[in-house]
Amino acid sequence: VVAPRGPEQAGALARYRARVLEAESPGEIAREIERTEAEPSGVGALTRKGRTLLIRLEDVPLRASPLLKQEMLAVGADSAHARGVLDFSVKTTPVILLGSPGQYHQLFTKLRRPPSRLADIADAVESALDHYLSQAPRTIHGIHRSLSLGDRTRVLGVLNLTPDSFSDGGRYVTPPAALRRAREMVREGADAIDVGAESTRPGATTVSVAREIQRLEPVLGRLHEVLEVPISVDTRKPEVARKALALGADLVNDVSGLRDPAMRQLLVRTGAPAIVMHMRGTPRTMQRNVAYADLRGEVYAALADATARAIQEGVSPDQLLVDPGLGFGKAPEQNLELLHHLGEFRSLGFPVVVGASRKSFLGRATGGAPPAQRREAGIAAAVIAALRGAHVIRTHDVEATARALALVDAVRHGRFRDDAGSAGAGRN
Ligand code: HH2
Repeated sequence: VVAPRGPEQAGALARYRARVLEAESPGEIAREIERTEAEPSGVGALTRKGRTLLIRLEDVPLRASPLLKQEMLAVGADSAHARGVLDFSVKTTPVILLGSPGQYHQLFTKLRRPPSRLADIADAVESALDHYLSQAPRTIHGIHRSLSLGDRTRVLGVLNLTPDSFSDGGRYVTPPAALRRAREMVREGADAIDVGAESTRPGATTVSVAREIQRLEPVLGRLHEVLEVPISVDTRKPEVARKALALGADLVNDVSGLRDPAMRQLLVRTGAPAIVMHMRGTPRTMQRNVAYADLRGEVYAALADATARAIQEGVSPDQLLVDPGLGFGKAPEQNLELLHHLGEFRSLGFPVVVGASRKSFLGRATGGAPPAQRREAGIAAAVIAALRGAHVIRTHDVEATARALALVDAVRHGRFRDDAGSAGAGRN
């Protein structure tokens, strides 16, 4: 609904210069409030009221839902739940809480007061909220080299040592060609290199452990010697990962999301970090069933389960990253949805990795472009992901992506990379 636009309204708007502010992060909200010359002691409380955040919970017990609503209303916020809650026709319900960070903090205090029957809900909501809002930099400690995250969006350059990868199969199968390309990607701005020796394109058949190691062996040791950036090994097989880490890889990129218990044990034993990606089934079968009742909810739940299981078994939570797995058991539209809502995955509390580069949904969005003509759409996807708070972008097109992300990061942080000392200077 657009308000009537007569001379009086236009005059009133001009008189007060009313405008909706674009202030999303707590830092931006605080800055806007400070610019009114508000009482400094009140800036914190006002900042916490600055933005309504919707937080979704699944499977909330029937008896808890009205209590939650009552407590939310009592702090001036609100919640939504299934209508079946009112006539007791459901046992559990999804709940969406709608409140500002300040209201959530009041809610936590109330929920934790004895007899504190909803304390676990307070814990769940508080974790998701803290993770989502956190901008704290962190470091992933690879076996040999580390990757610092959070100050700017990192680029993970793809190096496929495969004859059959969907976009670059056969180009880097000889060790000299692979080394040349890896060094080139680092010069182009790659912060880490992801080396794969088995294609995971839809329908691809599995490569044996021996074959995968045979492809990696002549390359990994040399890469470790000549590169100064961390190396990840893109494999689902614990035996391959073990060998790769011994040869010089720093972290594991597991598209099967640590499904194999031996992979989790390897991480516990070696302390290696891992990217936990979501995929349904295997590359051979994953496109057969792309029906989800709730796509984002299911991908989120699977990543929450996979990381929780790994942590329970002894993997350090500081060494995990998550990836919703664009193109892995998803229809084209579903990839759009995951990309558009990518920031939600930050609520899990792990750095978010995403790989859209050259994938078929980019072709679909650009009138059927083949992989070689999907670069611009891939860069647009990387920009969208970075604006949604992704920490690492996996791409074949390193140079163009790194350049685009340099601008995104400069806009997000309000400063250029080369004037690190003057945070915030030069705004307006
Ligand atoms: N995509 C591919 C492979 N590995 N790993 C993560 N974490 N995220 C991804 O999106 C991802 C991945 C598929 O791309 P590519 O390596 O180019 O193709 P292929 O599997 O055919 O080698």
